[in-house]
Parts: sequence; C-alpha cells; structure tokens
Amino acid sequence: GHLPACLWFTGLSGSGKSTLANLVEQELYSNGFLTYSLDGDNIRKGLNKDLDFTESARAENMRRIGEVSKILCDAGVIVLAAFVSPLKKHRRMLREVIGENFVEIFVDTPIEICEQRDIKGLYQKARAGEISNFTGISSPFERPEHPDIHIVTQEETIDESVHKILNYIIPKIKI
Ligand code: GGZ
Repeated sequence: GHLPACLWFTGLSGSGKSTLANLVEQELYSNGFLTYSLDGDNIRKGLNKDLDFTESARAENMRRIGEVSKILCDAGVIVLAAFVSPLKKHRRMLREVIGENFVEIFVDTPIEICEQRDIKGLYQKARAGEISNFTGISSPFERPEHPDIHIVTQEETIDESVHKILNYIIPKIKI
C-alpha cells in the first residue's frame, strides 16, 4: 500500500505540465502505485464542458477538479492534475480543499518559449484576437511564489525534472 497524494501541475499553456505529469505517472504506475491523471482532455470535454475561460468559469473549473481530486485521494489514489490554474486564489482554495495531500508543482517555462513552440497554434490565435481571455496574453498568470516543487524547464532536462518530483513525492507516500 501507499498514501494518497495530489500532484498539481500549474503553468502556462505549452509549459510542459502534461508531458511531465504523464512521465511521472508512468514511473509511479510501474512501481506499483495507484495513479490517475486529470487534465483538460478528460475534464474540459466531459464534467466541465459547460465552462469557458472567463475568470468565474476558471474558478468553477478549479473548484470541481479540486473536489474530484479530493474524492480520488480519499479512495487512496495518487492524482496527477495538470491545469493552468492561473490565480493564487485558485491554488489557495485547492490546498484548503485537498489538504495535506496537495503538492503544488510550478512548471516554469517563459511565455516566450511557450509562444515560440505554440504546439497547438493557440498563442497565434490569441495574438490575432481569435481566442479571448488567453492566459499570458489577455488573461493573467500569477506566478506561484512558494511552490512545493519549482521546475525551471530551461535549466534542467525532462529526466531531471521527473526525478526531482519522484524524489520529493515517493518518501511521502511510501508506507
Ligand atoms: C488558456 C486555453 C484557453 C484560454 C483554450 N486560456 O495548452 P493546452 O490548451 O492544452 O492547455 C490549455 C487549456 C487550459 O485549460 P485549463 O483547464 O488548464 O485552464 S484553467 O486552469 O485556467 O481553468 C489550452 C486550452 O485549454 N485553452 N483556451 N483562453 N488556455
């Protein structure tokens, strides 16, 4: 057995949150930990398909995902949640709801790099005014000041980042 946890990845669109979360999940899963990943793909297409990117809708997005994460933690799961989570008040609320299982991981990639990569072409659309309230362009991102784990993607390899997260979390969840 092991203890539950909620690894919450916050950062800009294209910062590498899902990539990191998926690699950390693979490692945990292959070492016998029970894991579940939440991200825009499985949440914004289902449970939260009624929500857009206005400030109030994002707050509701965060609130629902926080409650789901808490339920999964109660069931003993290691949750990996990858969401922009742009505001301090979102992250403060999550820590209150999820409690001591909450681990804030800041995936810190400069917006210039996210925009250069522009994997999904969203930054270009946001610049062209085709997407409104786009985080980092027309909607704020408040940098976490005291994350539990700070990943500066430009200064470490993906493998180093994955192991930094594993080295932090495994001693906390191992029984
Ligand atoms: C930010 C947006 C937006 C706007 C669509 N602002 O890189 P992605 O595509 O896959 O991740 C982004 C995702 C953000 O959804 P979250 O649920 O994580 O956001 S929040 O925590 O703020 O509620 C991006 C895409 O959705 N996307 N429009 N306007 N990201």
